[in-house]
Parts: sequence; C-alpha cells; structure tokens
Amino acid sequence: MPVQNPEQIFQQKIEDELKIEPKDWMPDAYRKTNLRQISQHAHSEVVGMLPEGNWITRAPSLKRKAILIAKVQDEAGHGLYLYSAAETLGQSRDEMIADLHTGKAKYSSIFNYPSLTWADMGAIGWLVDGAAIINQVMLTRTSYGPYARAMVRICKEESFHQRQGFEILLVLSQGTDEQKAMCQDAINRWWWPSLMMFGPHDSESTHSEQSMQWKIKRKSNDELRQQFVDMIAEQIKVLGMKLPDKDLKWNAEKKHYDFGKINWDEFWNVVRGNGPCNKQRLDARRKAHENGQWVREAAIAYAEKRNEKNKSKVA
Ligand code: FAQ
Repeated sequence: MPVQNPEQIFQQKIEDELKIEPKDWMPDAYRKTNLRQISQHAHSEVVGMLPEGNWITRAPSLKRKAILIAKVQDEAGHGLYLYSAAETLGQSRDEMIADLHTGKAKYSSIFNYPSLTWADMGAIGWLVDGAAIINQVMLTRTSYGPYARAMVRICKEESFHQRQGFEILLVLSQGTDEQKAMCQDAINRWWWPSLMMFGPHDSESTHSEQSMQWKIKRKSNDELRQQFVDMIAEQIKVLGMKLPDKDLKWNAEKKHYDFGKINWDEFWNVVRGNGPCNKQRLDARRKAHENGQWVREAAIAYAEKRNEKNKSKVA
C-alpha cells in the first residue's frame, strides 16, 4: 500500500466515516471552521440562558420554577461541554469569551428577541429547542470527534426541553380566553425568528459547501429548516393554534409543507448587532463575567494552595 501523506490520511478518514480527533493532522481551514462553529454554538447556549432566566422569578408555580431552573442550568452545561470541545482545537476559553464580549464572535440570532410573557417559556422550549434539536441531531454525526460526542449528550437534554415547552403551551391552549391569546401571541412572535436559526438560504450560505464536504454539516440549512416546518406544522394541530404564515400549505407532490418568505433583512440586521435585545444580552454577559471575577480568582488561589500542600506531603 502506498504511504499516505497527512492530508490523504485526513481525507480517507472523512470518507470512511471515522472521526477526526484533536491530535490528528487536519487542514487549517477545517480547524478554523470547527472552532468558529463550536465556539459560536457554545456562546449561543450561554447567551440563550438569558431570555428564560428572565422568567425564573416569575414562574407561575413552584413546580414550573424548578423545571425552568433545571432547563436553564442544562444550557449552561451545554455551553461548558462545547467550550471544552472547542478548546481541543487550540483556543482557550478565555479567548473565546473575550471574542464574544467584544462582539467579534457571533451567537444565534434567536436570543436577541425579548421574552415578554410566561407563554414565551413554552414557545422557546417548543420552537427554539425544537429547531436546535433538528440541527443538533445532525451534528451527532459531525466529523470532529469531541463535537459529535458533546452533541449526543446535549440532544438527550434538549428533547426534555422541547417537551416541557410544548406542555406549557398545551396547558395554556386549554385555559381561559386570555391564556389562549397569550399562547397564540407567543407562537406568532417566535415562529419566524425560529426559522432564521437555521441560517441563510443554501445559496447564500458561505460555509455550507466546504462544511458538507468535510462532513461537519450533514444536511443543508434549507433541508433542516424544511424538516422543522414539517414537524411543527403537524404538532401545532394538537395545540389548536395557528402558525402566522398564510402561505403554509401541505404540498402533496413534494410531500412537504410549503411556507412563506423569510424576512432576511430582519435576520441580517439582528446578526449585525441591531436586533431588539443584542445590546442588552451582551451587557448582561459582560456584567456576569465581571461579577464572577472574584470566584475565578478564589478558585485559582484554592487550587494553588492545594498543590502546595500536596507537594509538601510528597516531600
Ligand atoms: N445566527 O455559511 P452559513 C440552542 C452566520 S443552540 C447568527 O450558513 P454555517 C440551544 C454564520 O455564523 C442554537 N449568525 O454558516 C438553546 C456565518 O457567519 P460567520 C445555536 C448566523 O456555520 C435553546 C454566516 O451567517 N446552534 O438554541 C446564523 O455553515 C434554547 C453565514 O452562514 C448552533 O450554533 C444565526 N441563526 O451554518 C439554548 C448549532 N445562521 O461565522 C437556550 C451549530 C448563520 O462566517 C435556549 N451551528 N449565521 O461570520 C450550525 O449548525 C451552523 O453554524 C449554522 C450556520 C447552521 C447555525
């Protein structure tokens, strides 16, 4: 068998569906695009705690409060797995967080919308986590090993998140007229931004072609978006609510739902930092980081003290 150079070994692994691991040789652009995507994903999980965190003190019962706290804590955990996966590519978590705080790194557009009522907790769980799962199930098969393994665990937790969101809406949808209206209003506001989570149309997606070749992405933005529309268009029937799209219609020939045009100007405006809550979200993250400085310093001082103690024991 001819001797293969590192690039050929890398390509062969991709073709054979073997995972690329941190110490393997990889093209610089493969490292860079994974680092970009995984760190943005980590930032999204952490910034994503804010819209729901906003309702923890106002949850309507002790049980709802306990569930919401658990869900928001799960998102923090997802952020930690993902920062760890991204660190294996050679950038420190401190650097990634600094990039988020200076606005250099992106995070998902969806978290720049406000959570105005309790029904938003249902709509976020059902629609936002629902969209996240569809994207992330695909990513359990991504070619970079640490990312794929993090996704397996995250997906298990996301499916609980989606069900708790749906159940919040189900209760509201069977409640008073005011509760039903609140449920419909939350669906109206979160529907289109949820569709935008999948990213621009394939024709506008700068990274898709290369990411599909390297099996970082296994399905395109439009394919995943369609899968999401098909799923939600059926589930909404159980709620007896409507999706805010007059063009939503089953297409028997394509065996998919047709749906209306997405407002891409709105999407790019939010991505560029001008959405309803971009400033508020980044300010909150920066403030949390500053307020946590003493905890990080105390943890380092404690670790150093313990090391000293262990050293003197050995000596
Ligand atoms: N928002 O060429 P593409 C969650 C950017 S986790 C902002 O198509 P790609 C859990 C993109 O970065 C949600 N920017 O890019 C939860 C690129 O700009 P760049 C997050 C976006 O990477 C639930 C440019 O547009 N999930 O929700 C967005 O191939 C509830 C061109 O786009 C992930 O991050 C967007 N929506 O495909 C937490 C999943 N879309 O970087 C709390 C992993 C695109 O060149 C509560 N990520 N852009 O400056 C992915 O699968 C991919 O990165 C895509 C985008 C599919 C998001």
